[in-house]
Amino acid sequence: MPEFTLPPLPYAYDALEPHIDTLTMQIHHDKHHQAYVTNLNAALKDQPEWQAKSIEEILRDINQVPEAVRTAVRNNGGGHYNHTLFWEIMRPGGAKAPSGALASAINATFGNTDELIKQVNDAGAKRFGSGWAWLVKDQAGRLLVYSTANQDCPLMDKHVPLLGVDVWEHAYYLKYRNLRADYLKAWWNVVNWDEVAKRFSA
Ligand code: MN3
Repeated sequence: MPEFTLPPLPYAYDALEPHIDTLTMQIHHDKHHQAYVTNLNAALKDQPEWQAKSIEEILRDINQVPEAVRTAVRNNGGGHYNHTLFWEIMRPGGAKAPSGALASAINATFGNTDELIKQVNDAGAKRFGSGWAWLVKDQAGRLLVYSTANQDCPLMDKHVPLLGVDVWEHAYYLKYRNLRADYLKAWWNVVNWDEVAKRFSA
């Protein structure tokens, strides 16, 4: 059966400097993300029916995954999907603000982009322990901001993840130490709004 593989980083390890440092990117992509992929494949080793599905399908149907491997698939499948999204929604020198239909939806929901950023940063700062802060589109097409624990993914609630920021310490500790709020503030400098807009319109 096909196995899940680590997607290459879509830019150089040092491309997001000075906001995200090179060593963090190397360890985060090559070690942490690789471990989620390796452990996901191990969990699905004897589950050919599930190996044949996309990672999106698996996460949407996480409650149907056989109980013996469900926690491993939740953690490692979520880790694989979340990190793949994370690399894609960052880019050096990309658009500095949302545009088009995404900008309209953000303004209608939050008032303006600064308020959206504030809500995502609050969600990330308040997430106790490890997790992610998200901007998602729900099944009615509404924009929502919330955080999830560990590697839980909005797909598990049938929401479409548009933007997610990793607030595990491994995402920022080398450069920002214990200052998660400083990392969150700097992170917006590398957001790839074109990719977020593409996900919104898909
Ligand atoms: Mn991570």
